[in-house]
Amino acid sequence: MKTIEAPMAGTAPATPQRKFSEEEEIRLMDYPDSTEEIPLLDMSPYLRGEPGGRERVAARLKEISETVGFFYLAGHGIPQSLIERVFAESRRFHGLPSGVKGAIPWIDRDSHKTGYLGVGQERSERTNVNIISDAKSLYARFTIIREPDPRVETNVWPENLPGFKSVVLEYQAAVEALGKKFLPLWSTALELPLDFFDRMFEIPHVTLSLLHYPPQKAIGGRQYGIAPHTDNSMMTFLAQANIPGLAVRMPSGHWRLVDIIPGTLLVNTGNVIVRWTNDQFLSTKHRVINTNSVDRYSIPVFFGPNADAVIEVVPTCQGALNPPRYEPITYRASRKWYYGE
Ligand SMILES: O=C(O)CCC(=O)C(=O)O
Ligand SMILES: [Fe+2]
Repeated sequence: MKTIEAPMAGTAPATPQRKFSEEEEIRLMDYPDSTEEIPLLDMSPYLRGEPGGRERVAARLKEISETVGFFYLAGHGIPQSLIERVFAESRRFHGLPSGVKGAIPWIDRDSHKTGYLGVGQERSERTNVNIISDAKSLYARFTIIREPDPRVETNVWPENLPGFKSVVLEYQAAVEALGKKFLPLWSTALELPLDFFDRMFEIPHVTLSLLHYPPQKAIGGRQYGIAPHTDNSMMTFLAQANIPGLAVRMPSGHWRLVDIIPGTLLVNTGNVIVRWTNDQFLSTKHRVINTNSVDRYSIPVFFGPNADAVIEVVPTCQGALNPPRYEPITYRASRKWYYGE
């Protein structure tokens, strides 16, 4: 069993037995050539309350989580007009003079990270899950958290951007509601009581980033838009504007460029679910390179449990022949591990 001191070593299938040399791995990341399908999950039968809808959607979710770890989510109920409004606000924000954006600090508080980081300013991010050493990232981000206590505001908002805050908060609330609707699907997929996860999501992490990737002229030299990594969420909901650039590691070990399917969100499972399921579900590596001639915008929302939630292998994913591979750990501690703190 792994110890608390090395809490999640190997949690992300970020380090499966190497199939390829490091040089070959990097080539595969840089030049995605897989034609394997990223599946689509339509959750509307469940949201509509169709008889058997929850069970069917959960069965598909389970299959996807065991095999690919990424899917296009259709029928999620978030209006496309809201997604478009939040992209418009993101463009406005990133178009501000750098002095204005630079005045927003990058804040580390308890289990949260928020604020603004300009292009190339990312530091120790994801220290324990970066797939290749010395990779560089080239994106700018504005990140807000879900305030754990609404009386104490941690988020720092840009000045003189009327309407920005309310649209971003509206989208964050919509994704939080969506994430919570997934909890009974996860319980069903794992044959757990329907409300199994609820008490761990009373004050969830709902971390939203407005990402901006300037065009990158050349591929190679370990330079990425965002370096190859896994996420530390339970699941991540990604909205992409109309510019590709994200690629995902597929089961063969080859990488696949993600399509943009209008009306869908791209969803992936993160390291926490790997730990809950004793490695049954995946946390799949991904990276971005924006080789287009125009800026790329994307908006991931990282959905995770309460900071104090104890992540331990769920009862249905362990047994005499399948002992827990992970010690219980709080989500707060797992985040510190992720960031190498
Ligand atoms: O911008 C994207 O498409 C992906 C972003 C991402 O992977 C992340 O922020 O963790
Ligand atoms: Fe990611």
